Amino acid sequence: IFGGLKVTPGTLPWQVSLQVRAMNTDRPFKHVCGGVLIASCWALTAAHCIIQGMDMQVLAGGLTLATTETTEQALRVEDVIVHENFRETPTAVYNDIALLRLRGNNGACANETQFVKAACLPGAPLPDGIECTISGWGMTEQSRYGSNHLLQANVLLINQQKCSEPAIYGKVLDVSMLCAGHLQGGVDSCQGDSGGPLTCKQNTSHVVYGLVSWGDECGRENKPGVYTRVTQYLDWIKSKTHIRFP
Ligand code: 4AZ
Repeated sequence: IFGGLKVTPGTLPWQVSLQVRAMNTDRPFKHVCGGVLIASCWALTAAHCIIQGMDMQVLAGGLTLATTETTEQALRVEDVIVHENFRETPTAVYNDIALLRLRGNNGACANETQFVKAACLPGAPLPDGIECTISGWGMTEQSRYGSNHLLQANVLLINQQKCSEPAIYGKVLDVSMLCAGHLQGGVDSCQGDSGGPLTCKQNTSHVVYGLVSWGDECGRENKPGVYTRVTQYLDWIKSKTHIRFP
């Protein structure tokens, strides 16, 4: 996250770290991407984060990657469902969404606590210009290796027509994407934040409106972050999880 601040414990309880098995390191798993808890047994992430066949876990309820916190819950990734139409081109990433089916100790899933709680799915599209929150452990203006502490920043939803102007992203955007950020630059998601949440307040709940997907570098003027537009995938999510979201 560029232009971010450290997250206060318990304020983004749906943020998770997607980790892959690592060898010859002090810890058995290393952070690769963000993710969002949407039910006790399910998280969303970006499809481009998935390395098929790798042993993966999701860490929920933690704020720092280098230290184990008492609030943390480690969940094994039991199944990965990558969107059928996920596609990467040199200039954009399409349908960048995947579902992770989780399994905790003794077959249970995530245990809801003050620090671990699912985000809601959006009920309807939100207006351009509203303020939403992005978060993650990805690259910062200070470090190419990312942040040990979970960071967050506020971004604005950017009009799709505006974001498709030639000076911004031109014709590569489609309905599966949304732009958010600050056109003057400085505040943005970055590598390592991918798959993590863009949440917005809708009525009294926080809804996961976007997933960190791609952008032309990070924090640049006229190059806002591009996010998977979650409202386009509500039927897909319901059909794959068999959950009737409220
Ligand atoms: C990346 O490389 C990446 N500024 C993720 C997000 C953004 C740019 C790049 C958005 O994974």
